[in-house]
Amino acid sequence: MQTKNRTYVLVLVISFLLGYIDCFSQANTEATDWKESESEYHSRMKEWNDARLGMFLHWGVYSTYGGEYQGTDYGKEAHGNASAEWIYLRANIPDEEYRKAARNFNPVQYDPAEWVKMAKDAGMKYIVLTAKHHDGFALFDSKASDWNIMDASDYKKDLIKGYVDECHKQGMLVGFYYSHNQDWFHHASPRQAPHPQSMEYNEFVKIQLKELLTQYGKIDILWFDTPNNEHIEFNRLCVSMVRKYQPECIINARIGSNLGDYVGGGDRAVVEPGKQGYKESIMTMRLNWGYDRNDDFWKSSDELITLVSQSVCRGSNFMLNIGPTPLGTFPPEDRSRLKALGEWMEINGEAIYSTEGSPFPKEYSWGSFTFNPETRRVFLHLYSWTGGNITADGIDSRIAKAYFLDNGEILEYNQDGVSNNLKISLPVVSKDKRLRIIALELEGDLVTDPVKGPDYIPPRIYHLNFKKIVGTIKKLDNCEFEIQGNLVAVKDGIDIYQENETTVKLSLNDHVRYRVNKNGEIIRTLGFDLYEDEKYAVVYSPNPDEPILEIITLLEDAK
Ligand code: FHN
Repeated sequence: MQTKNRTYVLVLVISFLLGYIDCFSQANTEATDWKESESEYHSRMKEWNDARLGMFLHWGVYSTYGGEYQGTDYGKEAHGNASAEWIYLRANIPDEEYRKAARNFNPVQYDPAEWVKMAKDAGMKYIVLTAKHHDGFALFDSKASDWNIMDASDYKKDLIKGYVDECHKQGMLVGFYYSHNQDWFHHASPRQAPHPQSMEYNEFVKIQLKELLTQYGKIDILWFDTPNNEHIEFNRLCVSMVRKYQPECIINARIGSNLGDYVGGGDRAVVEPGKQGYKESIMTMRLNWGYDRNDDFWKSSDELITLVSQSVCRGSNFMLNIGPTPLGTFPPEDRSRLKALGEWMEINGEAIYSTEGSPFPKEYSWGSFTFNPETRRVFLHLYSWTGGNITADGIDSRIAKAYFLDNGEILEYNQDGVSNNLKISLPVVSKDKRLRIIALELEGDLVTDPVKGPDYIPPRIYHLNFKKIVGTIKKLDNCEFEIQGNLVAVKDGIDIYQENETTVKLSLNDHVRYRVNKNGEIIRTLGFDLYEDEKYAVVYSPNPDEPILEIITLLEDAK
């Protein structure tokens, strides 16, 4: 019996090794001779970079659930920063049931011409649609498996084809989101089992990427997600497929292993100011990426416009997400926000498209600026402006004219002869105006002085400010702990959502501030011991990469 077992293990090990070696050689056989010079790279990036504003679309079988399964809302914190498109995994939906949902995914109202037009009217110049998200379901006609719109759904029409055709027709750059590293439905890495880099999965991905890159004409963007940086060969394989079939196509940073064409911020965040290079920030209109019928946490149109402006001032493209309904329509709240954005872009687009961001690592208290090198105009974006005159230290060019972009009103300005320090007098402006931009016509090129540049350090731009959980520590292991209780997410002083009896895993770090109750007086300390089964309030960043901000003991007296 023992010998048999050993033989079996040996066979497994050998076949695993063969598969492993083979999958690497497979990867290498895809390598192309693709090379490009520095200037070819910049010209390949130009149209996408000039576009500045794009639309992200998360759509698939998950949309049929609207974020809810058996009465539980899976579109919020309780399930680890989950979002509605994670429902198959988070709610642990049985495969057969999910297959039924796919069968019923029948988007009869899907009208790609209307989708593309809405994006265009909003001032967007590119779109990225989830051709395959983590649940592995292909919205396109794929021969790689039957888990796709043609075979697994009653709809039986390729959803990608109409989308690409319309983008081409309406002059929109076209992109595919493709979850390369996570595929919960593929039996080689079911659910969230670690991706084995098996030859079989590599083959599957190769077939699908080839389909996406050869069946639909020109594809401008391949947007990969949740990479494993250590799967270098696999990531290279994906890149080589793109280079082989669509050499002009742009690849995002989330391919992993530093193989992307540009860098991106995290989810729902605007990139930090000052860094050079091609960048993209991505944002949801509400909490979720995928359609969630319980998610009412819509950002206002003004907030979204501000995010566009902030992003572009930081030299970054901005991609705004929509989660279409299972029937294939955009929810009315998305539509109204797109409309407002379109109206604003119509007037202020000159300050957005084809511009460069401010070179400064800090910003002004009133906002920041973009620059168009061709028209030699600087655009001051007043996104934090609350009234009064402004100064724009560090912009040293001589100014020929200053005016509001929305109504052409000429503005008085003053530059002192020596340092050119720029001061602009601004009229009192009614509060109902959307974000305003001042155009400056320069006499020559843009000249900036990093020493004199702005000194305001803006807070990190994320869709929430912080989360706070008030509850009991359930598990405590060194620096890691789990706390169970009631959670609120806060944005600009407002509780934007709350959840009761939720569990959150957190870990301590050097930056935590502590507050204790000493005989009724709250004092700050450098630290104190935490205890299981005792109550605390923990304030922490919604960004998983950022530390806990503060722990407050709720005991009458600190131990
Ligand atoms: O897990 C996904 C998530 O569902 C969504 O697609 C976002 C969009 O950037 N990307 C992943 C998480 O980073």
